[in-house]
Amino acid sequence: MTSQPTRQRILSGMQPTNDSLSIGNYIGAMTQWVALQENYDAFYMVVDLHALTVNPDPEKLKTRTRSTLAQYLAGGVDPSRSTLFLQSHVPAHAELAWILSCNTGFGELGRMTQFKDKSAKQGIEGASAGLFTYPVLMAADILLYDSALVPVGEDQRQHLELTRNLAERMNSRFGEDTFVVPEPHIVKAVAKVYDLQQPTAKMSKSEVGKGTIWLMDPPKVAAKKIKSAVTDAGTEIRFDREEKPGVSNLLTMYSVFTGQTIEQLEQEYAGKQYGHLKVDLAEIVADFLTQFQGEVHRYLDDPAELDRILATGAAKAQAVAQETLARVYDRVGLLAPGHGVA
Ligand code: ATP
Ligand code: LTN
Repeated sequence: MTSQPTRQRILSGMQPTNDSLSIGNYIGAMTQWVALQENYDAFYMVVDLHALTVNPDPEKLKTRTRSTLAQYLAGGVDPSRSTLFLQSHVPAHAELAWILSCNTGFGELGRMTQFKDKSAKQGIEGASAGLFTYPVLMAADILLYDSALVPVGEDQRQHLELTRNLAERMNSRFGEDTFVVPEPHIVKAVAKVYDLQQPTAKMSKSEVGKGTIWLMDPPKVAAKKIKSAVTDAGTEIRFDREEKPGVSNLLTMYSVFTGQTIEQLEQEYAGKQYGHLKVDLAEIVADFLTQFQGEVHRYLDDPAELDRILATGAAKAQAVAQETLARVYDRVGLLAPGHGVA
């Protein structure tokens, strides 16, 4: 019998903080997840514990968690290739987060730009301790699975760097093979989709604005948003992040949905107006959303199937996570249950 070469592990997750994922989540993260599941041992989760950091309504959190899972499936994450699960179904995430938090500096967490931004928006007094320690839970997510690669958008780079620092710190203190030090997988061309109304700011999931396209937007609404996207001075359709952020953002989306390169698109639209580009892209995105939402509803209409997928995923994730947790508990000096009992 020939032995299968072991595939490298990858892991990623998104928060169920909205009924719909954004087209930024799709382009920046999900397209990578789908591509990577072919050649990696992929673990993808809905990070419901992370969503608690902003105190969601309990019923909304439940519906959003299911809907996020259905959107993963509709986007092409395949449960026969990838392990799909909910973070809260594997208790080891919260358990490892505690161990890691005891090895993380207060100052280190205070320097995280996502925390600074989010806590500034709601006022530092209103920010939860969970929002502050969010990156530690994220590090636990990654390190539990010995993940080699973590596919995310650009905004997660700093969190990944903290995860790497923690892994290295723990390895030098408790043994070099305590954790695998993960690498970020951030594909420059698609790692940051910008807001359509403010094309120098990230298209955000939690900031509701006219400039976000939701995967669950009625296709006509999405088309309208694209047609009224802010474009730039001049008329030339050319990719230039500095001079033409609006047009560059539209070209990125166009390229992802059609598979055409930016150069091909620049040639195709040479001499044409911004309006032509917008009308065509609006139709492409509307068609994609129609098909995508059909799939989402098919999954949401079959809750038993979603539950089966989650149960299978949780069992696989649990087995891997438990082994890592036991190793780490031992390394840091916690006694195994029953230790020393005859
Ligand atoms: P929020 O805006 O509330 O912080 P978010 O969508 O950034 O939400 P997540 O659900 O945790 O938060 O993000 C999931 C994934 O989508 C991450 O890998 C993130 O980097 C990526 N992502 C989010 N927004 C964009 C964007 N505008 N462009 C590219 N990737 C993005
Ligand atoms: N913080 C991430 C979501 C996230 C994540 C993870 C991503 C939580 N745990 C583990 C990759 C790996 C975000 O995108 N906002």
